[in-house]
Amino acid sequence: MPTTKFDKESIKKSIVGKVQRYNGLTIEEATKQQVYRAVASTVRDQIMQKYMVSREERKKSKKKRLYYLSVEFLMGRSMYTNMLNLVSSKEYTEALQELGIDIKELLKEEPEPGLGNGGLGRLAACFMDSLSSLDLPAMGCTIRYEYGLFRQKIVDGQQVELPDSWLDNGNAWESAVMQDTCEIHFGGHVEEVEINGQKKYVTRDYYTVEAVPYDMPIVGYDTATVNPLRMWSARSPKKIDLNSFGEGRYIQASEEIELAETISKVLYPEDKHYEGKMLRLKQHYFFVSASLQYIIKEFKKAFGNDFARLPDKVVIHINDTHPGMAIPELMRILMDEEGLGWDEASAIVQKTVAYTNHTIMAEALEKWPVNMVENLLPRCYQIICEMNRRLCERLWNSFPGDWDRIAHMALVSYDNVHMANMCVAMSYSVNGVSQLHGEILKSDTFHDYYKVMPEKFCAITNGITHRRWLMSCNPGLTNLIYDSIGDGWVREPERLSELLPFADDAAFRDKFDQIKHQNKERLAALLRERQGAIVDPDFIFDVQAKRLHEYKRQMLNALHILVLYNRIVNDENFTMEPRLFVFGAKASPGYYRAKQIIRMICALSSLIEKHPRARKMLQVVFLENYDVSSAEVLIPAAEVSEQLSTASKEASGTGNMKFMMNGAVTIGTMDGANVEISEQVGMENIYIFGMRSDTVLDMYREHSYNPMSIFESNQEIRLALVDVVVGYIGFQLLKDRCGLGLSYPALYLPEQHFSSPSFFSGIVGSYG
Ligand code: 26V
Repeated sequence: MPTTKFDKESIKKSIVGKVQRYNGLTIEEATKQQVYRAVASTVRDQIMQKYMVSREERKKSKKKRLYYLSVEFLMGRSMYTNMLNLVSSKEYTEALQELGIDIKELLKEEPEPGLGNGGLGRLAACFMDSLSSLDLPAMGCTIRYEYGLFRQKIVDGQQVELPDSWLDNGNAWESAVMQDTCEIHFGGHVEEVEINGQKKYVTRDYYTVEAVPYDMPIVGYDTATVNPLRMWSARSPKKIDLNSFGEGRYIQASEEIELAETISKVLYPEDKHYEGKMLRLKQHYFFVSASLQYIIKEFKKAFGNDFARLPDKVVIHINDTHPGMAIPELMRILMDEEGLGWDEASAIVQKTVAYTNHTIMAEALEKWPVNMVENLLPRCYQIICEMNRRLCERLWNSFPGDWDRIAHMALVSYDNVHMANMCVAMSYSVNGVSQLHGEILKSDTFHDYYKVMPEKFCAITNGITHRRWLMSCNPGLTNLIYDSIGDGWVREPERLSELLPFADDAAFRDKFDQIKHQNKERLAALLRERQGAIVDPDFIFDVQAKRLHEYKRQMLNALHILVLYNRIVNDENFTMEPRLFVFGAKASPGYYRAKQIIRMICALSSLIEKHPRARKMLQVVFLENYDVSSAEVLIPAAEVSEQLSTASKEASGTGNMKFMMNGAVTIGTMDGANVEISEQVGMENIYIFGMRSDTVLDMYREHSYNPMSIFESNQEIRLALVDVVVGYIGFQLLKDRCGLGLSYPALYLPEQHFSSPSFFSGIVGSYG
């Protein structure tokens, strides 16, 4: 195969040539978007060259391949990551400079694919980068949502959601793989038939949606491996029928097409409570079935019908329970389409599927109403019932007579299909995402399963790619590390520990401070450009950036700020190190309390802003539309990282790692991977506070939590809470709600009227 060189001169030639051929323009005449397309296309040419070799190599070597099934992949922008991983960032930077193109501006032209809510999706993206960089053959499988997670605006101190149509200008990195298009069947009914004396199950009267794959290449850092991220897009098999025009059936025909295509229209925002929506179930089955059909097709090309070898050649990883329908679907394919018997198929499935759990929140554990599964996926439902029957038989032997326990562990019970139970019962591995989370899965969430199948349980603490979260987002610090310890850490990140001797090196610390200051200036510029917020880079930058959830306790952070504010206001001699608190968080549109917390933070921000003395020491900014790209500016600028979840609730956290990697000090609870971080850095380098996980879990069991005693015994907390309910913040919120015309709402009276706990409990009682 002829190979093209990608040195500086060829890169320049390629970019100029593409702008000329695609747009008939010179670089000077072209728009930023047109130049972006030409540069992306050049990078893509370089990737494709590797991609072909990598694919051939994989086919030849017949190595085991991982299929990582996930409803979310929060990739972030790809252009710089690709240049970096091709080890060509220097060539591209220089080429662009010589063409008079500002690379920083160019990178902003790329729309961010926001195909995820938060940690779970970003973890999947980091894993894709790492798999390629470790030369491990893998394919990510997901849905090509036309609309990613909403874009967030803050209007009058409240969150407003706007659609994220990231595909408007096309996606420069993907290519459709039409030859792998397949059919997905929904609905219908199952018939038992006899073919050549053998009982068979066939589904009739189903309707079909086509799944069209789009592949995005994921390049490894200086490796030969390029793994695809496969995104399935839904398409109706019906084409516009011109005859229907004349017969007045056009509207109906196009509605049917629309309906099929809604499957890949939009990503579901994760809500407070898990909601069993039909469209969601369709989405899950759609991408799982398409992926499995492809997996089996590929396997057969390499190994024929020797399905016993499937577990040696394929791992199907289920990222949380969402892709769990892969279990009955693989059974269905192996039995109904490939002719295997139940025992054989079931043994293969249980050796091929691995499951990772990402939350212990009971309200997040996915379940589907039985009639929904039965109507939409009748054959899968039959298989689930049979798996359930066999499982309960086995459980009966372990727990004879213990119906409650068996019902709790069953795949089908109380009119619901329980996805987490199915994943645990049918996978060979049940993974927790930190040591603590793994322990809680065994002692609590899946305790009964742990007693019967202890060998399955494991815990591999999450990780992040230092390529994006250090090298790409913090070039200043990266260069300082190169200058100090060389580049061994790039391939072996654990060698970052070689920096330890520099902890007391004055020159190193000075340089580190300078870099941090530059990063703070970069964030200040972003805040100014994006939302007109003016911040002082000489303040301490204290950041809490993560999805908005009660368990993550943004509210606790806000209350602490209110306490600081009260200290300033109530004592004119009080001083503190000036501190900027930045919040970055999206609240799920249906999660009322989370949205109220955003309002509270914004109200707090304007309250402080109005107080001339407080303003000199304290500032709060709510960063709009927190996403991967803004995280890449925010995290390197942080000096304090807030990791405040109620112990036991944050399965791992990965933001905690990103902040640490960029030299922020953590204030946090002993939760998730904060525990591992504290072990790595030593307790003297992390500020741990609050209850431990086992205390929290005991309190839940014993119903012994009594917040009123804290309220009664702590004057500062009492004042802050009263402020929220009726004082400054309550006033601010009421003003927002009632319109600016309101001058003195009925509820607002000066603070001293409300300082007694009995009054507070009266208020809480009447609202609670
Ligand atoms: C979902 C829901 C939905 C309904 C009710 C409450 C609730 C609570 C949490 C979730 C999160 C679902 C899965 C998830 O994103 N988990 C995150 O996974 C990260 C990667 O393993 C991990 O670092 C985070 O701690 C974990 O929250």
